[in-house]
Parts: sequence; structure tokens; C-alpha cells
Amino acid sequence: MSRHLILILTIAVTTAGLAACSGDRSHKTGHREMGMMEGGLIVRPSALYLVGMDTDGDFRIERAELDAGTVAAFKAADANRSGFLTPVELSEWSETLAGDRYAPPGFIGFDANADQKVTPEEFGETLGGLFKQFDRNADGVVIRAEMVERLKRGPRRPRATPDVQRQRQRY
Ligand SMILES: [Ca+2]
Ligand SMILES: [Ca+2]
Ligand SMILES: [Ca+2]
Repeated sequence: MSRHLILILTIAVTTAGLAACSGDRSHKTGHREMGMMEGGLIVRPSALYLVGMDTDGDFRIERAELDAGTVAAFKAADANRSGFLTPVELSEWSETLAGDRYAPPGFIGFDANADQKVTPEEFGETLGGLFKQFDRNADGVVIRAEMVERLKRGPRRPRATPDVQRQRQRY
């Protein structure tokens, strides 16, 4: 193999490696709950678990709607009717409702006792916990304004030290 060819191959392998790394990074970012951002406003994917529970269509999710919605959601997610959710069943349900198999809180978040099964109780407690988190004024109703958050600052970047700031100004 000529030296020239070896060099080309090395570059090709390095480039492929870098592409794989960056692809991996965006994959991981998708697992963090970044939410949908528009005009400095963000909606977390976990909010999508609750929006479909607004059965009377008044854009408010009340506690009774959460309770009924949780029962219906568990039934829908429990594809093989075993009475508990496997990691595959839960991730498929998460993908359908929240757009990603690993949408938070994820299987670990649901499976409180870590026995690889999500029971109706664990499922209900997790969704109830989400409901409480969203219900900022604790009035037992989650409204859209409680699901939307205003970002206080842009994507996190390491703070530039005064030296770096000076360098940036120079270029
Ligand atoms: Ca409602
Ligand atoms: Ca469990
Ligand atoms: Ca509320």
C-alpha cells in the first residue's frame, strides 16, 4: 500500500470517527429534556404525557382527568395485557406520546423499585408526580401556561473568562 493511500485512508477513518462522535452527541442530547423552544419559550416532552388527558377539551387538565387518563394510558401501553409494563412497552408508549423512546422520566423514572416492571401504581405515581411538578400554583389543575416555561438564558456555554472575552473582541 502506498504511503499516499495510507494517508487518505487515515483521514477517511478519522472523519468517519468524528462524524460518529457528533452523531452520538446529538443522540444523547435528545435524551435530555430540552423541549421545544420558540421565542425563548420551551415545552418539555413530558408535558405531552398530560396534554392528551384533557378529555373535555377545555385546555385544562384536572385531577379527575389525570386519574382517568392514567388508567387509560396504562391500558394502552400494556400491549400484552400482562398487568405491568416492560421496558419495551414503556419506551414504545413514550415514543408515541412524547416523541422519543427515552423521553423523561424514562423507564428508570417510572420503575421506582427497579424490578424491570412498571406496575399501575408506579405508573400512576410517576404521572401524578409530573402533574404536581407542572401544577405550579398547586390548584389541582394544569393549564397550558404551567406547561410553558420561559428560558432565562440561552443554551449553556462555559462562561468565558475575561482573558477569553478579550481574545474574542480582538478577532
Ligand atoms: Ca379538561
Ligand atoms: Ca417496578
Ligand atoms: Ca395549576
